[in-house]
Amino acid sequence: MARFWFFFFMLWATIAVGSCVIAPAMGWWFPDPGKALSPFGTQIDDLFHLILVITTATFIGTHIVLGYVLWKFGKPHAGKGWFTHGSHNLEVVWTIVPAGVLLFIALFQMDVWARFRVKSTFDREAMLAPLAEVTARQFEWRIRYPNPTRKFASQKEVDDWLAHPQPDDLYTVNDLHAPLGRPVVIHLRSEDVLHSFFLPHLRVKQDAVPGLIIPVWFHHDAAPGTFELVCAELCGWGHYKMRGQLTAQFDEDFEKYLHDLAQSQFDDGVAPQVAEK
Ligand SMILES: [Cu+2]
Repeated sequence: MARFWFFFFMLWATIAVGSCVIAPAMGWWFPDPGKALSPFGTQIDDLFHLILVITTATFIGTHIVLGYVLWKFGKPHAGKGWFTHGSHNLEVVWTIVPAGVLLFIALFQMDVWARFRVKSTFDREAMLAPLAEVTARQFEWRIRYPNPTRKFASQKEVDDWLAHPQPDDLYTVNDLHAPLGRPVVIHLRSEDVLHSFFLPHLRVKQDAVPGLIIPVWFHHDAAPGTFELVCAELCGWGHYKMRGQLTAQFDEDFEKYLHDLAQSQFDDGVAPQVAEK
């Protein structure tokens, strides 16, 4: 029993570290470990791994100290207790070191942050050709594409389109399509509560906030395919149902998709008239 607390604390730490070690092989990890489907996603992975290394080293280091103390002083009748009011030097060290680490992370990630969040750094061409407006609501993603024939000459025209839905817009639910190989921009909004637009394969995550229209860009440059689009913010009883998909496809397939969507949406059910001679 004398070593109970030593074994108790070390057991959980070992299970925690062991779980992390086997996580990638068990699939408890990012989708496609090490291969985000976009250049930006790779940068996010690098940041994540850096932070994981720092926290793992800290976790293991503090547990070695904890284990040492429990082992050495955890036995009964180890002598008289020793009371202290603390060590000024130690407190200075364990305040400055974490502050330094946090400051380093804050500065180190600033470029990636700016690239993802600061609107002026977004690809201008993509901003002037918005892919879609995506509206989150309990419990689905409503997607509105501008008609492919619509061209925007300025940001003001894009803003007007966002403010005023047009009769020739195209609509889908939970099914976002995007062309491959170049940055695209969607405009995210929410109709009711906070949601979070999450494309795990691309490492793109952005809250949808009622009252705001938030541009979000992503750049899928891997092979075409269908990927998860999920809500990453607990938004009500049906949160689990907010599961959509992103279909990334070549330009011509994407154009065909929009064309077919327009055809089915504007089909009035009347057979086309054959011109009489
Ligand atoms: Cu949601």
